[in-house]
Amino acid sequence: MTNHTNEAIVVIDVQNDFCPGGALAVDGGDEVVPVINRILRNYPVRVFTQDWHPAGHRSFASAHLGKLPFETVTMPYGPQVLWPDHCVQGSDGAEFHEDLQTAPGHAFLRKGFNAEIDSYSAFFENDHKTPTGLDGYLRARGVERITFAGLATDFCVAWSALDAARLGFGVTVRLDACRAIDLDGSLARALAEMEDAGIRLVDKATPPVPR
Ligand code: VGL
Ligand code: ZN
Repeated sequence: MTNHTNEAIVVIDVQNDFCPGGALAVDGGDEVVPVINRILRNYPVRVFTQDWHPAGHRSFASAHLGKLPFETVTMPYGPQVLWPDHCVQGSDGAEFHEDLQTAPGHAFLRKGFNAEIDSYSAFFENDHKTPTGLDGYLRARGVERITFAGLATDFCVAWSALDAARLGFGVTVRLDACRAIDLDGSLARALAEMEDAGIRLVDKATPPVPR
């Protein structure tokens, strides 16, 4: 299935703050770890991302007077959900889950380090313009297809997968290796958008399509 030299796995934000007990815990977030550990080596190119915010980041509700987490505000680049403080650079919450096997990883990409702009996608900040450099890295390594796993399905995974599809990669999302925040129907919307974009959504119940 994945014995292709042009296939990458991009593991999104499997960090303590997105796992149970973390600042922005995703239900069952830690359950993705054994699945990712099991499939990682099937992919010849392996990338891990980390959400990596400076203290006081503008995506934090605490940086907006009178705003609470999960409210939405308008930023210069569009609507922005406000989050609890999370994945602050150098904090324990920003570390990878301790059971995640990162040693086989090739490239580690940090995003969201610009204090004024959030970056859900691993390819572009939320202005949809400022590149992270991941596109160039993957192309330079000859990657044509990308499988995504990690957290959270409806935010960083979906935004990354949608950008990858727009950039011309063949895209698969392993839903059994992802968990969602699901804020006001965000999961259903993200799944529909990904399907419309031609992204292959697979989980344990769905055998891979032969190619
Ligand atoms: C994420 C919200 C805020 C994610 C990151 O990794 O999906 N979600 N920052
Ligand atoms: Zn974040």
